[in-house]
Amino acid sequence: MTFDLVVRNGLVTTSTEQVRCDIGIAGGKVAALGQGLLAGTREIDAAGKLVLPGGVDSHCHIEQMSSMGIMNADDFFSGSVSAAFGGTTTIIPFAAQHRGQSLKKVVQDYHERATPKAVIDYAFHMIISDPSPAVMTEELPALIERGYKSFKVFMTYDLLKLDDYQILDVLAVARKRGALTMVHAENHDMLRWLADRLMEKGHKAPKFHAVNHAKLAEAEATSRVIHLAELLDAPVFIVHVSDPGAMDAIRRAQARGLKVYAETCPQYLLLTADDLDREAMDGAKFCCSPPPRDRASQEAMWRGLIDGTFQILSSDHAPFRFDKTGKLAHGPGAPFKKIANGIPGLELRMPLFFSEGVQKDKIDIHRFVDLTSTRPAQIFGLFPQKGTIAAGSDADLAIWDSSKEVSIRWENIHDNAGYTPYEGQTVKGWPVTVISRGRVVVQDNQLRAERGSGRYIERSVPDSAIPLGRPSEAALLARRFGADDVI
Ligand code: DUC
Ligand code: ZN
Ligand code: ZN
Repeated sequence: MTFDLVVRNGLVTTSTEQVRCDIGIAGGKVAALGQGLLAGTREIDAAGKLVLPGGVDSHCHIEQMSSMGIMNADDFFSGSVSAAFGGTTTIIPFAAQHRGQSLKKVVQDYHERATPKAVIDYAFHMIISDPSPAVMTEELPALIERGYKSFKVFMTYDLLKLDDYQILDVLAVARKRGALTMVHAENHDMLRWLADRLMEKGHKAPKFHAVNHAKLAEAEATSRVIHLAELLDAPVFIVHVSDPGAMDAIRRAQARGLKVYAETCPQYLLLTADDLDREAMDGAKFCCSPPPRDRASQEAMWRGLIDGTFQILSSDHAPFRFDKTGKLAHGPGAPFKKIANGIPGLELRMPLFFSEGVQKDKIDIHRFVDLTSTRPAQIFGLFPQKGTIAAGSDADLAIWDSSKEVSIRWENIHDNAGYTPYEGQTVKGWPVTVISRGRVVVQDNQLRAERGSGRYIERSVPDSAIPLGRPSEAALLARRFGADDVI
């Protein structure tokens, strides 16, 4: 067999195995794994390096308009380039519906944005903010059939929020058609009530964003949506968990056999609410929802990653520039309510987690691969094409130099946010060569891929990825009394 590329002598590591061997790549796929493979047209020496599956970042926002009308700092070029430099080879951003929009048209628009620009592969989740009859009975079922098998709903934000009735409608469609509902879980009225009081009393600085988004609001909404999902026996995925109370609710539900999945993000492991308490408006750079919490919450999130409560570590990259096009769109002294929510993180997701988790012996290397690549690929229907290194899989590889120390400076990061929350920190371990479908995308700190060379990946969520739960007591009673056409 002849290979287009052979990656030689690396320590090839998946979520379950580690072996020193060569990887032979042909036609963009892994064609052979073994020692002493025949020469390829091109060769990369990975001796002394770790060869991991390219990362899959299943939660990021790119070229998306916020509900307040503020555009993300990254388009599909800068966002995908930044991801690649951080060892990620597949992204799943959102195609975000705003009220009144056709979901079908929204998905088409996002394809038009991504196709000419992305340098790595991608799929899309949808955001549903307007579950009109046309969306729920026609557009959504048709899109699920075409492979858009995951969508996010919000329990808060005036212009995005669905009420419990609407969430039940969405969960019912997801249940019937084998799709997965992702949920931003915060209690809207708790947030609204606190925000009104804070504003009334003149507490407007960015740090009050952390007071506004109380942990209890996250815990309450998480428990509530788990109950909604249990009623219908629908799988549910809780995004960006930051609060130990929310995490406990998820863990208890999992222990009862419910199909509840969850993720956390680096900002909830490494930042705290005190980061919002900075000079002038600088705290705005750290405003995301939920906000960073406290040390005890950070430790709880680490425990959740270690014990399996969380299946995924995503970035929730939601970049806004620190100027009038982004964070400060409502003026240089805008109240916290008017500051766009989100922080950048696509590029640093894996280097930060590797450095803080693997190097400090909190996270085993196999678990690192599982949380950052394999499980997101499995849960969102991309596995085994993505998320592993195996014969037949796409040749998506990140070659890591685990001894390389990098001092983080935004000027060396490839996103377009204009700042990084991790400025000045040092990480140990960096993906020095990144390969997507056998194409070298990053090498010697240079971008090697063409604009638009990334591909949309069609996906299916195999039944095995979402183990069956069990009917709720309400469903059993409905069936016993002959109302099994309801639940
Ligand atoms: N939710 C996200 O997932 N990202 C940014 C802001 C938000 O509320
Ligand atoms: Zn969210
Ligand atoms: Zn997000």
